[in-house]
Amino acid sequence: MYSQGLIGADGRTEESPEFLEAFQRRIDAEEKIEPKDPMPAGYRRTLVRQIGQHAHSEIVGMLPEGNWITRAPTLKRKAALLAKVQDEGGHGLYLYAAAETLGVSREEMTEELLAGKAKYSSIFNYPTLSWADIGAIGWLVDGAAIMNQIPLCRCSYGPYSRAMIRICKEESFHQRQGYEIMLTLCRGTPEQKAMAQDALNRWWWPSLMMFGPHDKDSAHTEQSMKWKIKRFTNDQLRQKFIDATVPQAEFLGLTIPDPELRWNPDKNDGRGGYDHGPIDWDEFWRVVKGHGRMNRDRLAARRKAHDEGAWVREAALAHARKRKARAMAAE
Ligand code: BYC
Repeated sequence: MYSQGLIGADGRTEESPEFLEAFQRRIDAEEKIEPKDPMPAGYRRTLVRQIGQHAHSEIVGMLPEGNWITRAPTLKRKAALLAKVQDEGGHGLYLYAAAETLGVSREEMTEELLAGKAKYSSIFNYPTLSWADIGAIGWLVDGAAIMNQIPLCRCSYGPYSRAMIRICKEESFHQRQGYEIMLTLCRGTPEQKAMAQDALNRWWWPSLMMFGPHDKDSAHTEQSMKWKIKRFTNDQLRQKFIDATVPQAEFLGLTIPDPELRWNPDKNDGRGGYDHGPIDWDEFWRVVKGHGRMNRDRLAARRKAHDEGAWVREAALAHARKRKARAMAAE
């Protein structure tokens, strides 16, 4: 994937044992790695993979919520949802720009996505069936995203870590607007509360899957932790998310759809935490491999938007070319 772009104009990769050792020393000393620095090919490849998947997730993530902009229950809700979806588009752009510093172009990444070859988060292949889903997505999906992304603000690669600082500020607002929708529904009529419970029932398990496979099955975690791209493992972050979210569900008066969920005082080195039931990894891999309920629709919607936006890209390029020609003529 992205083979021709892996070593960009500035990007140097080195593999000698002396270099790898020196590189690891820089990582261990918490130095940031910057685009023009030499780096191991695997470090560059891991970042392009992760940042690319992350960027695609933000862009595809606009679709399930975009579906409800025209049906938001009030003008205030509509304005907030519109702003949230726009934020996600912006996050995608920061992330494509961060990946470009590693020598892979946004066009290349977009082609991979549209061809169905690139991954994006499993969570966005589930349908949004009611307004309560917009609350549940903000609360749970953005909540999971924050848990995963705050540590990425300390990622060893400078451009990714800086992009994440801006993204996390906006994500925390998204989480709060989602929780506030849930709170309003839970304090409303019995029908509204039932809608909120139904949304929690459908989004709980897919939200836990967002953190990726269990550590023992995670192909990349060990190396990514060593390079300080990831600061916590998938299971550690999932556990933090569960422990933070269960009391929030209790406050709403909702029931987490897991009969095996139980407080375990011995967990987390004696600080306590929740044990949970088994995650359906068959479902996870089915969705990741393109067979979720909405995979086909999501890609079709992206392809349509890309085709319909062709004239904008062409006009922008023509304008840029004209400006360049004028500037050269003036020299
Ligand atoms: N969905 O070795 P592992 C958002 C793949 S945006 C699909 O643990 P890693 C938001 C993984 O890619 C949410 N695929 O991998 C946006 C790998 O496949 P490849 C996205 C998944 O990278 C709008 C394989 O499984 N957030 O929150 O060490 C609105 C083995 O996994 C998933 C990010 O992208 C999944 N859930 O850890 C609201 C954050 N999980 O590449 C919200 C940045 C795993 O070998 N990314 N896979 O073919 C990360 O932190 C890490 O990449 C992950 C996975 C924790 C996701």
